[in-house]
Amino acid sequence: MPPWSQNSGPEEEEWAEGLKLPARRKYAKRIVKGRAVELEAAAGNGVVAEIFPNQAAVRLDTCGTGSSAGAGRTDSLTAGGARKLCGYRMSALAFGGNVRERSPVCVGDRVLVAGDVIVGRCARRNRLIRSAPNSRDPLLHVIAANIDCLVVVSAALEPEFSPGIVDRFLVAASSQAIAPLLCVNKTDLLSPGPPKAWAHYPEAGVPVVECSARSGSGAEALAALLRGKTVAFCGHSGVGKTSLLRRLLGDEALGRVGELSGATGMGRHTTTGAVMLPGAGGSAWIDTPGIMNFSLVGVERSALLSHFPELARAAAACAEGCLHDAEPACALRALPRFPSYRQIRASL
Ligand SMILES: Nc1nc2c(ncn2[C@@H]2O[C@H](COP(=O)(O)OP(=O)(O)O)[C@@H](O)[C@H]2O)c(=O)[nH]1
Ligand SMILES: [Mg+2]
Ligand SMILES: [Zn+2]
Repeated sequence: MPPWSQNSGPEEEEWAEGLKLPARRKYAKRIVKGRAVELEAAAGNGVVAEIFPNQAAVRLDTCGTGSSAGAGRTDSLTAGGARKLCGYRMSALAFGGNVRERSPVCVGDRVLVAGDVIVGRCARRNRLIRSAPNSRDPLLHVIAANIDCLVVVSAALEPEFSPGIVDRFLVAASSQAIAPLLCVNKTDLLSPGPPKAWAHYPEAGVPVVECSARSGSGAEALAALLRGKTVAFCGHSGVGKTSLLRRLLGDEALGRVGELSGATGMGRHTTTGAVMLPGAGGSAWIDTPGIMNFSLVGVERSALLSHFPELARAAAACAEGCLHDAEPACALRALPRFPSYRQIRASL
């Protein structure tokens, strides 16, 4: 086992495995009758903060019931909102056309809660999605929805910067029109000198923040870019997503989630998905467990180049009919993200 993965808990493995949820008694299936309905964005009264097998923690707009008139999107995400554990109606097909979703709601979903049941899900303005591994039928895993910014976290070292997964996440964000940010963590481990493997991302339209969750350097710059937004932190296991969120929000914010889960008998360590942490000024930052394989869904081969804007610009110099693949004269060959582009293209 590589040294950087020593801290990845069993929950990450379970989650990355996809569907193997522990069959423990406390997850006994709650039968909720009826089908949930899809609602307009304004019709919800809460936001899904965490998913458990057959249940979801919802942060309600107000502590009472019903939606407060005029409550905006960010109002519902303030730290004060009460978390409530709800069942949900099974209705994946009603929501998703003919491809099943792993769970009918995901973190970031705006939902309508009646009593302690989610009875409807609001239309999503975007979603971060992958295909769930280890399933025979097509099954989608929606990691998070309705996000303003995707922070792709990578480590400068331990583990070494990995363009493959970074570019996959960036394509996923681009295909959903979600603003990207590349966060290179663990800069405390860098020694000055060698060129940085992430230096070319700004010219690809991706802002880069270098930081260290350990020393705190760069944390304030990162927080300033994300304040007030709904943000998902994604990336390989062990790159420091949880450490960064702890640095940005304090132990208390992460601890509070554990406490609340504990109070309902749902220990933090049984979580198999993402968790939305409330921050100051309407911030809602989502920690996601480490991911082993992120396979893109819904990205057409023919549209892939448009998600690599610097490659798309350079392609103007190619001969007509160039497939930007193995052609020796292809103008994209010398560009840093060309290998990534080819690899992803081959996988679609
Ligand atoms: N040197 C160094 N180690 C870090 C930094 N951030 C996180 N780590 C370590 O990297 C490991 C994985 O961190 P974690 O936050 O669990 O990563 P996650 O899987 O992405 O949530 C832990 O041992 C952390 O202590 C950093 O900025 N510098
Ligand atoms: Mg983590
Ligand atoms: Zn070409």
